[in-house]
Amino acid sequence: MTVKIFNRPDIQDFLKVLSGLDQNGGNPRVKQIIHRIVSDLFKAIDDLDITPDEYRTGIAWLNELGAAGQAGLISPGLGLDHFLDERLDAIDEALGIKNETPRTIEGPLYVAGAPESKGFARLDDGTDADGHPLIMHGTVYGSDGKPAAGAKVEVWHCDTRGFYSHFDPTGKQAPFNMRRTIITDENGRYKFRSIVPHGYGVPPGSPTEKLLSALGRHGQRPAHIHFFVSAEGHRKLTTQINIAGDPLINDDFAYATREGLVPDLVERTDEASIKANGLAGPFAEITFDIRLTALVNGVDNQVNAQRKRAAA
Ligand code: MBD
Ligand code: FE
Repeated sequence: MTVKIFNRPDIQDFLKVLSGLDQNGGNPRVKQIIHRIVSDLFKAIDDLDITPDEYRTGIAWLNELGAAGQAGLISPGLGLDHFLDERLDAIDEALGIKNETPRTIEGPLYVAGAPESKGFARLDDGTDADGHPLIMHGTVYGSDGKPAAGAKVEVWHCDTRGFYSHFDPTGKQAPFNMRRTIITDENGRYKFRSIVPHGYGVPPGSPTEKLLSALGRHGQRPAHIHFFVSAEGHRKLTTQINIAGDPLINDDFAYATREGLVPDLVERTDEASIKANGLAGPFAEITFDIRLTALVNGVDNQVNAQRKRAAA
C-alpha cells in the first residue's frame, strides 16, 4: 500500500506555517530556505516511504555528527562543497571570467593566525621523522599577467600520519605546525620548505565514516596541500594541489581533485640542489604558479565570510 500525503492542501499549509511564512517577524531568507528544504524532506519521506525508525536513525546520526563537530567533514564527503565550486565556476563562466588556476574546496581544517613571513617559510618543525623534505615554490601572477609582489599565500597541510595541527587526535603537534602565511617577494615569488604530506582519512568509527560505509564508500583523501591566495585588487583564491602519483588522486572522498592542480613532483638528488636549499639529502620539488582573477566591479563577488563568522 502506498500512501502519499505531500500534496494535500493541509500539508502544504502546514509547511508554510512551520516555516513562519505566515509571521511578520524573522528572516525572510531563512524562511524561504527552510520552507524549501523541509518541503523536499517531507516529499522524500512520502516518496520513499521512510519509516519513523529510519527517520529516528537519521536524527540520532545528526546528533552524533554535531557532537563530533563533523558537519564540515561530511559536507565535502557528500559533494556539497564541490557542487558549490561548480556553481562558482558556472557563475564565472557566465561573467566571462577565466580561472587559470582552478579553485577547489577549502575543507574544514584551516586555522587563521599562522605565522607570517616574506618570500620564504619553513612549515614543519622537524619533529615528523618520517617526513621526506619538500621544497615548493612559484610565482603569483595578477590579472594583468604580471608577478604580484606582496600577495598573501596561506598554506596548510597534514603530516605523514594524515593529521593536521590543531586537529591532531594524538595531541602531538605544536600549534601552527605545517601552517604558514608567506608574502610574495618583489618578484611575486613564494617558496617554502616542508615535508611531503600523506593522505587524510576521516576518523575511524566516526559518524562521518559510518555514513560513508553505509554508502559503500571510503573516507580517504589523496595527499594534498591547501592554499588561500589573496592580493590587492584581486579575488581571493581558495585551492589545493595534489601530490602527483598518489593512488587516490582520482578517488578522493571530498572530490577536490581538478585538472591543473596536480603539479609534477621532481625528486632531486644532486648535491648542488640539496646544498642550495640547505638540506642534508634528497628532496621533492614542486613548482606551482598561481594566477589570480581581478575584482568584479571593484568587489570580490565570491567573497566567503566563513572565517569571519567562525571567529565571531
Ligand atoms: C581534509 O584535509 C580536507 O582537505 C577535506 C576537504 C576534508 C577533510 C579533510
Ligand atoms: Fe586537507
